[in-house]
Amino acid sequence: MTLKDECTYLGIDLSTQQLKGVIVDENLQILSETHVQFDSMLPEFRTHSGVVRADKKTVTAPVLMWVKALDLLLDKLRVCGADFSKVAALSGTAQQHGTVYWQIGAENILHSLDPSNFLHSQLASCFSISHSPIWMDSSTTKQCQMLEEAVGGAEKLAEITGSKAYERFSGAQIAKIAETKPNAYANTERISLVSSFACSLFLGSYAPIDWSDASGMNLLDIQKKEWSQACLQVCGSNLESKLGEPVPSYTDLGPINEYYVERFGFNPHCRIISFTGDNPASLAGMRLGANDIAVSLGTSDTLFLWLSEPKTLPEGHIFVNPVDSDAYMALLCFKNGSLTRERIRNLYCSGSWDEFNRLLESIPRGNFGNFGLYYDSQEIIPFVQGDFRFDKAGSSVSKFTSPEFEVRALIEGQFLARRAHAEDLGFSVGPGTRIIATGGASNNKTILQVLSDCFNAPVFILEAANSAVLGAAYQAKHGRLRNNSNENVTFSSITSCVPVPVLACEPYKNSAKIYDPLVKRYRKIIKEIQTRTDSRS
Ligand code: 5FX
Repeated sequence: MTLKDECTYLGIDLSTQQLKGVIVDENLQILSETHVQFDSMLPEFRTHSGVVRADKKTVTAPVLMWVKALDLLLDKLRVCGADFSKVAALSGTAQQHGTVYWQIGAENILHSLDPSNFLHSQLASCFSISHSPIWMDSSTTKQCQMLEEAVGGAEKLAEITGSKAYERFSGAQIAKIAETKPNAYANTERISLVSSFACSLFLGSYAPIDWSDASGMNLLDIQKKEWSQACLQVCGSNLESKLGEPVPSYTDLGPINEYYVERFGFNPHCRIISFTGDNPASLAGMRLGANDIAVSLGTSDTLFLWLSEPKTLPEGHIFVNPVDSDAYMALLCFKNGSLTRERIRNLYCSGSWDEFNRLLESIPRGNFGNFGLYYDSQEIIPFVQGDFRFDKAGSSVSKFTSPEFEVRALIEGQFLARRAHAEDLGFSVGPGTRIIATGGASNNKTILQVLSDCFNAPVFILEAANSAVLGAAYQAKHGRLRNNSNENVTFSSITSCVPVPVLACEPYKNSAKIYDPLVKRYRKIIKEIQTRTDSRS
């Protein structure tokens, strides 16, 4: 059977708490979707929110749980009515930074999977490390220092790899394994990222790591798009051969393995397009353009930007762009997002969002000069923790005089910070700028209005949630056509059929007048807080 009309595309997302799958048609409309929740559907692995915590800093996930989840997901998709014989290409995405260690000989097993058996029973002895370190791990401070020293400091590392050393990044994680489990490291023939590991399962051989996800390792020279020898050397012996050669994110890697043809009825012509990290895939799923800024309002708040040139950032990350390898993307992650919003809601609004919104709307923009910054947990950007409140005169106060000031101070403080750090990346509002809001809090129009005012730009929302898994499905089509067509295929031409984001709110006319000075105020206050914290430590 050949794949002509009516072909479909499959996107897979191996995220922290679940494995998702979505099938889209030629017009990128969703046909079927389902997921496997790790904690509840695979309780034998005893994870909490998909992870195992050995101590406060050491966080892993069982590799076989992910494999078993794939067995389940494909069965569940079939039960939903998915016709795998129509899938022309598949691609995927996964939580970033996590690493998977394939034992010597594992690729032979991948090559000869038996369709009458589950994947997880055949791959049971394939991993030299049974629990993969994941992005929530922060146990590698020592290895981070080593990595920065080896290349001449944090700034130099950021210049080469797009980020200074971060504990969760794969280079430091690999270095820790090489140091603390030398036998397991020596018995490892391939190290995958979670994304390229999932891709390998479909390919039946080791899938290369893609440039975008590789940018989250502190190992890739993001300008040359090759491994940095200086970084590789400090992280483990023979590391280059264990990692394989990285490739562009939309590379067509070959046909699906026979196992899936026999067991699930996939078409033997179905192509496997390189998998990537969840943040790059979200950029693809949102169809972010050069004039846009994506603001994801979730457990943590994340900002993405399209960049045409790489930059060296004091904080935050630069990745190779997943849909155009000549471009880049910036990612800023703020830990104190929805959880902090929920704390203030619980404290001042008896847990009610309606009440929260009512209070937020009851005070004019600018909050009568009251200004607050709230960091429940250690913030990443900037590196501060605690609540900070200032009155109109600039004096530090322990509480505001009424709840509505707290609510408005929280939301204005959060969004002014997002804007200031986006501006540090070179972002500025111009004609055609769109803020694309996603994540749980993007359902709250009152909060979005403050976002729009603080940035002085219109805010748009996406119809479909789950931008990462959709991004993977779009990338499947992009990769297939880009690699197999004589025409000039671009990601934006492929995805032009996707509904455009919907306008949610526009800034009030005098927003710039109110908030431009407040961005300056934020910068001044944060500098003071940091100086105070530094002098105490
Ligand atoms: C980004 O750098 C992160 O660590 C997270 O967003 C993970 O990718 C979540 F999966």
